[in-house]
Amino acid sequence: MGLTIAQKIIKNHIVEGEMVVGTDIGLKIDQTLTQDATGTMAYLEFEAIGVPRVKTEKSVAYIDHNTLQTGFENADDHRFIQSVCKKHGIYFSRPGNGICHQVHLERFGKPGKTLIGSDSHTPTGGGIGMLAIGAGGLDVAVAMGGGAYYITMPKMVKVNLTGALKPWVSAKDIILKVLEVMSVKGGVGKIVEYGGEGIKTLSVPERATITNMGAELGATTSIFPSDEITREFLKAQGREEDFTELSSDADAEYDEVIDINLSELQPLAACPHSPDNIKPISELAGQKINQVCIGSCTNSSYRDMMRVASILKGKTVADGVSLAIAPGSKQVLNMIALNGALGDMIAAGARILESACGPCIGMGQSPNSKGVSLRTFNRNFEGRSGTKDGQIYLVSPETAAASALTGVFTDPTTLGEEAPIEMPEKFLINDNMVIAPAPVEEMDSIEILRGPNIKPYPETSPLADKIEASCSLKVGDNITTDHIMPAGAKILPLRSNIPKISQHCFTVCDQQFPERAKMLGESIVVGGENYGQGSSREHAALAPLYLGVKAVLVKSFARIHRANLINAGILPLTFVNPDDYNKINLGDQLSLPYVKQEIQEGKNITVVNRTLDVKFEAVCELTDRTRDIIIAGGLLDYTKENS
Ligand code: MIC
Ligand code: SF4
Repeated sequence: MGLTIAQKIIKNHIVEGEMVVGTDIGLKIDQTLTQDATGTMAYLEFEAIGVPRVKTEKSVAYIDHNTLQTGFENADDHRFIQSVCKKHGIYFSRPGNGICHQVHLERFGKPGKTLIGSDSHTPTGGGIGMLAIGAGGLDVAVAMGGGAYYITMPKMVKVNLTGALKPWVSAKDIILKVLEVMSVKGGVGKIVEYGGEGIKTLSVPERATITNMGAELGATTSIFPSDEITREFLKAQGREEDFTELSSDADAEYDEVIDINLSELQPLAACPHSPDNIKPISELAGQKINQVCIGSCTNSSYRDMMRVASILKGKTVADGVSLAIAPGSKQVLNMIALNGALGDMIAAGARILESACGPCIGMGQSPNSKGVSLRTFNRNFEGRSGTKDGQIYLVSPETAAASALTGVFTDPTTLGEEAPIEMPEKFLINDNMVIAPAPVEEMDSIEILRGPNIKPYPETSPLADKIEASCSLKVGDNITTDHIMPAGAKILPLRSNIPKISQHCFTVCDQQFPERAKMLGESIVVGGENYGQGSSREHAALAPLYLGVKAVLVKSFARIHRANLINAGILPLTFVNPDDYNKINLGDQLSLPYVKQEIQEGKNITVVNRTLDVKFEAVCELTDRTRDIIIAGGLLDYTKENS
């Protein structure tokens, strides 16, 4: 039987297990990336593992999230990461060099290689045919130390693209269409591969927009073939030698096929508060807007910026609208500065931001109360913008720019003729903001620079024979990591201080949660479907760990968050009968009387609700390896025990 693109890369990298759907496989990892909001913790974990120098082909640390420096904390974290990089063999991308995924695509990604990153949008690399997967910081730390990365062998989905996009319809509209078809949990346990004649009409940045936002499907990753278009892109980046061709076999088998005719697509928006709440722009046309933000790892490429500049040229942003633009990398910003496009944006009244995540992670530019904000980003979860009642719509750069000029939702297909945007034959290459690590002989002399906000990994303990704990929180379906561990300018600087950041844990859902959990000592959180969707932040597991959460009992989990819970030594449990969700109330006394023995023997877990006097069962699906991790009290303890 022929292989899909992802199966070919997996076959070349598998070090444990077999390519059987649903079973665990270990992969050799060629490249890693971290960003600063997850990076400080990942490097503390790497230090705790005790490997002196990374064993990957290339590891890069980016500073792009916590760039608003309103106190010493973020700058201290940047300095810490820079010193760790120098000592341990990691390339350091300085603040100002750009958003990790955009820069990695431009300068480091290679078709056919494996990449894991401590950020859920790492699949951006699938745009050049990498198997690029988002992971928790501890998984990245282990991979840097030469350890394998474990995933459940996913099913394969093919998205077959035919036809070609009409003028003003964009790659963003393709992924919004896929989200409409598959939903935010439709990709769980799957890899999404793009193919069909239509892909030949899409440049690498357009493909990367699609694989980037595949994260919102809950998919393990998304990938495009590596073809002539990939070669052209790498050549223009001065690295044609990194090219290898990669395609699926003609007789490759897919578990699911989705057909999309690009010629039939129209501009779309993901409406508040979920990336799969899709409506055509034509239906929203004419409604008033307050803010437009253009950028983020989804839509901040040279192509996107040139398109936006061409729409804004010679016009003025509507009064009542604030337009913010953050080009994705120093390369992009520098190129548009030199060719005049930046001047067109500035002249139109755009507020130019540094090349970083910025408003996407709530680092500034929160909209006004009830403000309608059109963003070219990938997530519109409630409160993520920093304004609790903000109304965030996810749109293409074309829709965003057109609407910024009119002050109302505007369908860009009404703009008249579309001028073509040519991909440059040669990008501007200047890697002076990437600092290489010190040579091996100098490593020992490098001092690690720590700030007072940098606190160690929380205490863990091996799995006890039984758990007696109360329900400290009960939440519903589709709880995101932004609910569990909110971000934003005030909270993000605490990413390297778990005791402090845990005071904000779940406060979006329940202000009293941190206090209550602490008071209870040990507790259990109860939730619905798709619990933990969204980001890779392991803080959404480490803060509950610090607050004494021993188990999370839900109807179903999102992939990265479930892995992060196991890594933190917190039991991820699912109801055998989802209706048992109704048999627990906030504050009930719960007991898992035989938990350790049941875990050891691979049995269902007995759950007793002592308050209501009922008993039911939960499942804790574990492999041999994850069982040992849970029993050891988490991946850090397990790795130390086994090295
Ligand atoms: C996000 O988009 O939510 C983030 C911020 O990039 C996160 C990582 C983090 O929380 O640090 C992600 O997507 O993994
Ligand atoms: Fe940064 Fe936003 Fe991309 Fe996350 S989704 S990496 S916050 S730009």
